Amino acid sequence: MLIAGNWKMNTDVDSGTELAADIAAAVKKSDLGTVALAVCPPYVSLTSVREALGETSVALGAQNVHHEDEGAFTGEVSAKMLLSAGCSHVIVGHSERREYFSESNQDIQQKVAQARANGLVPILCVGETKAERDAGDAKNVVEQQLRGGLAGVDFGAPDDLVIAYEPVWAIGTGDTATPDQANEMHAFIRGLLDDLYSSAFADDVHILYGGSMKPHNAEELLSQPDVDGGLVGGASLDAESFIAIAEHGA
Ligand code: G2H
Repeated sequence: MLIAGNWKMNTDVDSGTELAADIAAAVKKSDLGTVALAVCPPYVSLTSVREALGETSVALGAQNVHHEDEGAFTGEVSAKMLLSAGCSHVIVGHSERREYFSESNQDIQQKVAQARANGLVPILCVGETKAERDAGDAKNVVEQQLRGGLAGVDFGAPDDLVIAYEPVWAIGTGDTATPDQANEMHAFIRGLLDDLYSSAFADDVHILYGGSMKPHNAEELLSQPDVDGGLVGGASLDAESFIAIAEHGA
């Protein structure tokens, strides 16, 4: 079970560091069993959040990465920079990047490959819009995003990859996929991973649900057999609710 917080473009250096310190303190007090945690703050806070997380096992992730090693790409951040800031994970292909920054499956594949080549674990996000679901196209869209994003990239172990299923209609809206809807898509994704890699790999890859996961609905979602955790946006901006979600996974 993995619960990852996607802070998006929220917090500043001071408030982000404080949030990380609150999460670190809460982790020490709770019994999360085998639940692993990660937080993905904005770039500017990565190093101070890493420091505030201290000796806890909470992993650090970024929200994006450039696909080239280095060079004249003003405003971009490389995989090596993320590693040097203490990151082990990076979110790739979030629907907000696809929508607002026109990232294609091909762009996303390059980022997945670059993360993998540098030893960062990509958290590859996939998910359909409401119109696509209403048209009966949800699985087709998710399949294209998954196959496109992973094309030609191999992974040594299941822990080298995380998939997040985030139905776009559930993101930040308060509308959550029903546990059945989530589980059905997760099982479908697992089948695709079996086809792309192997059944042993597919069985053990973490497939997270994302989209308005909150303390009040986490238990039901996380108890689904194919839901291995959550990518949490809004509710990860408060240490208490983030840890409460994680406790539901324990
Ligand atoms: C989906 C999720 C985090 P929220 O984007 O990636 O955000 O929990 O606010 O819907």
